[in-house]
Amino acid sequence: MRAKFRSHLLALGAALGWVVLGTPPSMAAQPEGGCAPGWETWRVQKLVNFAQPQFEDTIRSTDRNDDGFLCVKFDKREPNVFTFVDNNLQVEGDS
Ligand SMILES: [Ca+2]
Repeated sequence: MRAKFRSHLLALGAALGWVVLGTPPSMAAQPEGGCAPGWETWRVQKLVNFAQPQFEDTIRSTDRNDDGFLCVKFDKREPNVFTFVDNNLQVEGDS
């Protein structure tokens, strides 16, 4: 009984940590630019958490429009290998 209660507390702590990491108050709510077809829009913080620590500075400096988002593309054969660029594609409707 006591062990079960403790695991619920741990789960709650993890959930609160996720919320804090997922929505920093200084970040824009929406990306300012789009990504090319085949690329995914990721929050900078999400990519920093996902990548190895030595890539953090490079990832943060790639966010040139400072909106907190990047475009990410994963290698089809190596799921841990990815490329990232700033989300600077202008979205202007169909053309
Ligand atoms: Ca950006």
